[in-house]
Amino acid sequence: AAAFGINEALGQLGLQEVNKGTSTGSNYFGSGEAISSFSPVDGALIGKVTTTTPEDYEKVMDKATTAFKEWRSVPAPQRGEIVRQFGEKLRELKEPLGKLVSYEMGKSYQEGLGEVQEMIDICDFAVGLSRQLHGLTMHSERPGHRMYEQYHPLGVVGIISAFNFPVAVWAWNTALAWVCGDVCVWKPSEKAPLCGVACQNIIAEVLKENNLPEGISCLINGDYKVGELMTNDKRIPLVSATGSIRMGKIVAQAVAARLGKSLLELGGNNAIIVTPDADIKMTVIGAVFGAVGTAGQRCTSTRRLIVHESVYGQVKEAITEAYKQLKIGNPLDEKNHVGPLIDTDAVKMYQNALEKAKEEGGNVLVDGGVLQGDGYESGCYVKPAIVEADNSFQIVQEETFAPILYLLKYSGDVENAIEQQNDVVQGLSSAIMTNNLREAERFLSSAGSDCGIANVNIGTSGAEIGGAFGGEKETGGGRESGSDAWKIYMRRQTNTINYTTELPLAQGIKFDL
Ligand code: UN1
Repeated sequence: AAAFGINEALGQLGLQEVNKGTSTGSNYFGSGEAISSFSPVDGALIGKVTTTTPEDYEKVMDKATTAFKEWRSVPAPQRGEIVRQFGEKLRELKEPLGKLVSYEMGKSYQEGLGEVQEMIDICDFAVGLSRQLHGLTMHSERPGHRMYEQYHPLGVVGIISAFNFPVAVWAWNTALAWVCGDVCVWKPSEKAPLCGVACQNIIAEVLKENNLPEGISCLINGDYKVGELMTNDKRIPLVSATGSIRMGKIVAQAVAARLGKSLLELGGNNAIIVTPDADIKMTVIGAVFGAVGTAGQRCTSTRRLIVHESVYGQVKEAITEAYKQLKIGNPLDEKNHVGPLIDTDAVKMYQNALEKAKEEGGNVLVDGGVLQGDGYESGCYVKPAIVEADNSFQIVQEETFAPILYLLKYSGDVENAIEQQNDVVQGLSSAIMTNNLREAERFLSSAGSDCGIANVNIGTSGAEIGGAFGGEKETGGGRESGSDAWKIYMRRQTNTINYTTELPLAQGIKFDL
């Protein structure tokens, strides 16, 4: 951990204490067993965080519900000011936080910084939004009446996030929820718990400086059982969960059983369609970054490349060449492109997927494998692989969180490619590479891509925070981040005011006494 300034970064983030086995923060209640966080980069123990017991959880919820009563009455633009200060702190701590993300999760330092940048961007967005939580004004059908709608804070928002974006996903939710007047309880992934503590330390300081209750931002830790405390809790009107489809179905059912709301960001099986009119150079850059960036562990990672037969040979050759240039190793070392997978369980899933692809008849174009030896001691480094496959293979239908790219072929019209791309249960991100206007517009039309994100001449990953982020089908239907995604964090109220001395009824109903 001494290398690449990790210890210094931990110090700057107030994480010295976690090495001793306890989490800090005046508002943190964790009397349960400790989770040890090991870095996939070098296998070292970074620190330990104690978990939240049901009794601890009750204390957290007390803090949260009390804080909500105060926070909901702070005017929205003032809430925005707090989020602005939080964004400023993130600017100051961008490097250490980016480094921790890289070291605890394994993505490249550049991507770690990019993730913190997304946090800063969503804060800026939320600050502007804090003056724009608009409702509509409608014309009443009754004389002397005024009708309008307003958005009120919802309450305690539960956030369950995944290891792959250990800080940004929380910020997308929380920055919006805070300006909306909500307070948040966050359960980060148990695979990246120190990122959670670091973020909590940053916001706790901002809240303290402003004499606001720390309960506006709460942290809980543990496995799915801790998550269940929130999904079953009537005091939490909205649960925002990012993770696998399997997890999402469990969360959605539990929350729906009590008629709560859930915002789900689940699996993707994202494809790039490469048409005869594609710019091959751009295609290769987009596809390689999409497939191997974050070692294939983004929900927007490119999993399938659907290539027209007329350019198939050319694309195959260019991408195979590009893969030869990839450097795999310590993600904090800027010369490397690909870091480790999150843990050895993920490595097993990667190996199983490659085996299955072969069994189903796939042709391995760029061979995978687990790296061993100097610098690879954690056992989490794998080679990005490319397999020529068919969309109907069961393994191609699944999301494997690893750098495996399936090369698929289509012939004839672009419709055939769109059909293949839509023929999976997931519906998150999609892209087409083409200079042909007709193909691009068909891809974007109502009969085109069925995904929540559809790009032209851009890869599938790397979405900006300004748009609504999320997907359809088993991706879960939720939208977070930009556009009007804020609305789910508020409750809408329709108000009708009568300023006459009569009481006319709607629909012209007469009711004389
Ligand atoms: C995720 O993988 O959970 O579009 C989200 C992207 C990022 C977000 C990914 N902005 O790749």
